[in-house]
Amino acid sequence: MEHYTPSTPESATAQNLRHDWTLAEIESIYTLPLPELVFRAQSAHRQNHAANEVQGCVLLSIKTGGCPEDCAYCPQSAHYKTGLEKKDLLDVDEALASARAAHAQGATRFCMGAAWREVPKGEPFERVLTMIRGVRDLGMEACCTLGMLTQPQADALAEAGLTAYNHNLDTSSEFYGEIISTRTYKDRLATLERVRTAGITVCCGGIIGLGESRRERYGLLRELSSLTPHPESVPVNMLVRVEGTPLAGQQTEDPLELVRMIATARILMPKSFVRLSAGRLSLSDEAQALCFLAGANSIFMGEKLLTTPNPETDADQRLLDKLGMRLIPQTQADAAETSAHGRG
Ligand code: SAM
Ligand code: DTB
Ligand code: SF4
Repeated sequence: MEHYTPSTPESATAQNLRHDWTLAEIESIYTLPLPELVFRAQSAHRQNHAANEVQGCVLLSIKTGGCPEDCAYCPQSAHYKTGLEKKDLLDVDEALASARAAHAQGATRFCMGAAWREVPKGEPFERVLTMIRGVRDLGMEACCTLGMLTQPQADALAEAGLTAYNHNLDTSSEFYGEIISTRTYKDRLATLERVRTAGITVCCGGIIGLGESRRERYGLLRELSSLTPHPESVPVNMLVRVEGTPLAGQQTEDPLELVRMIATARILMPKSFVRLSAGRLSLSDEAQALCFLAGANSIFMGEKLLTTPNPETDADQRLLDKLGMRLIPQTQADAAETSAHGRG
């Protein structure tokens, strides 16, 4: 197959970002010889981002388990017996204590996740808004992932100073139904649209290792890159297999597929933060280094993601030291990605 030559990093710096990548073009990038792929991704990366820095983010599950959705990968779905302990919405103080600890660890972004299909009205939502204000007052970026939103809810989140809203498309529209039956791709896109309309930055990515083919990955990358503007943040997760979920017995994914996914995302969406998200515990230091070379510039720090384990902060610090890399300093990151309605 003829390999497509992607738009040069120069044109990307001139804001000439493309939203019309075709499946064939995406395939020809994804399947480039690995040295060529990583070189092109690294070139795009250096034109748009500091070469040796990654953003440190910390996740907190503010409402755990009992989710009515049936996402086949998720330990928090009420449809599966995963033995997860359910927890009601945390108090504001608990959440902010966790945010302060994240700040002390050097994180610049604090992400709060709730196992909701959609945001409940009334006091719980008001409590989340108070948490967001508190995180912003610490000088950190605040991100939330709370399920589907109405427009007034998105507007209220923006008003509270929310930097980013995470809502993943997860996989291609064609494969989506194999993984989730309780909502549609269209529902997902509608919430993303509301987030955009509210002026909150979009954090939207997906998962590899669900049993999808490469074609499904190209489909996801096409959907993400067709969003206009591109999501400012693109998390790339590798499935964490959890006992009790339908995907517990899924085959281990080849880490080089993750590297290809990250590199292709970097080339298609050169200005976005590409986040090396779930699945790092199963990656060697060398595989993570390749992900950084391929253009990943963010990690989740701390011993837990939402409910599953993640590398210890000390281990991550040792890895970054070994690679001669560092976390994006706190003052710089505060300015890096702010909401249109940002308070700080
Ligand atoms: N309930 C909200 C939602 O689905 O939008 C927010 C929380 S949900 C846990 C956030 C994302 O985490 C999912 O969209 C999925 O991409 C990722 N995720 C969940 N479980 C995972 C797993 N076992 N392995 C990898 N990624 C996972
Ligand atoms: C995202 O794409 N990955 C993060 C964040 N956004 C919210 C969540 C990963 C969750 C992994 C499974 C768990 O720990 O429950
Ligand atoms: Fe619920 Fe989100 Fe888990 Fe799906 S991924 S079951 S929506 S918490």
